[in-house]
Amino acid sequence: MRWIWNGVFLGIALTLAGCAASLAPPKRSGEPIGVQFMRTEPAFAGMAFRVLLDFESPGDLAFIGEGASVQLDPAVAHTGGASLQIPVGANGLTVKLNALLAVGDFPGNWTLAGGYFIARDDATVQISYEVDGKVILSRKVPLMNRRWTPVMLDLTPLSDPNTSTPREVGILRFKAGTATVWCDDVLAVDNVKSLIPDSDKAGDAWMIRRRGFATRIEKPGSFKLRVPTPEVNAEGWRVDEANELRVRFSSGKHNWTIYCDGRGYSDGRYEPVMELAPAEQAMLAAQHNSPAEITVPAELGRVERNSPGDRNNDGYDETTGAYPLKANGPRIEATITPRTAKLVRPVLEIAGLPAGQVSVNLEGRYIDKSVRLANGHVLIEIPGTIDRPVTVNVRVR
Ligand SMILES: [Ca+2]
Ligand SMILES: [Ca+2]
Repeated sequence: MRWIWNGVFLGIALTLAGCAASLAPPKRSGEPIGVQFMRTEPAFAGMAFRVLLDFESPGDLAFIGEGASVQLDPAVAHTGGASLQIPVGANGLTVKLNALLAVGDFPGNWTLAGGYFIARDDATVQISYEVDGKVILSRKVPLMNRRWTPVMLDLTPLSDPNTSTPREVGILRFKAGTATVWCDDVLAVDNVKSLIPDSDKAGDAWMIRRRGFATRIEKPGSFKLRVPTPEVNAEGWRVDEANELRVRFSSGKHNWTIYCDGRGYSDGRYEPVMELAPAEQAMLAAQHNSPAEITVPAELGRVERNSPGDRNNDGYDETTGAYPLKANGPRIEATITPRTAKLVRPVLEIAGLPAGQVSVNLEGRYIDKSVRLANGHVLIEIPGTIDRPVTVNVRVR
């Protein structure tokens, strides 16, 4: 009935569309529910989770309360061969977490808890965590049309040392209101994940982690940010890129880039995320308004003036604070001429370089601040300040 799965799911490439089928149960395969669950929900790859109730046997009903009208339904399943039907008008579903998890195990390392729901008609499910009749956490989740939808709570406020939450384990309550809904796979999840590739660990120490429904950015001694994810609301931010140099977010039409040194660009405006030294702050603001001039020998590549975030096609992308270049082959050379008194740590983003190890030279000096992005671009931060034209050589071996 209960499964613990700690590990990395490597195989079977199914997309999320895999759970978009009709309400009918998937084929019984004899596989453990934990394995089926990961196949059905590949987004859980690499996360620890525990399916608390899978509604495969009547024994599960001992862990739910008040639900006289709910019943196991073998005609509908998220995984396995059955789910729990909650008819319209039923007083919701209560899951006795205290009978399923020990005090020390909740929240423990779990950052999310909830279940999967589906309905034939429009429905919104309210999930709440309650202790002694007091609502501690609550949110409402509209179900996707005839698709299994995760209805989860972010548990991280429970383990926040600054909030006083009851020590005892409470209940999860689900209410659907005006529609008959089915619930399957009530589970707890540890979704903590570092978003910086391991290969980038040599860089400046900042941490970018997903935890609950937030992306947490922490640079010890400098700044800390907690950015809500899209699960929280429509204004939540999706992480588009994260590495040792920068993190890029988007939310609808908005975009936000934050560099490890504390500078930031919000919808193309320069907005640092920490207080910088006044002189440096003035230089960074000035160079955003008057970007340097970059030239590239035509045989090696070109300045990219058509990047989506370069509003005036001058070769400087205001939304990322970087100068996009395009290489023709494994080598490119760029001459950077400041248009401000001093240019602070300019960033080049080079497309078109082949795979391989990147080496960067600035007038004979080796530069180690470079990152290969998932799209193949190479991101290079030139350290220090520049007050005269300099030439950067980039080569892939
Ligand atoms: Ca099931
Ligand atoms: Ca521009």
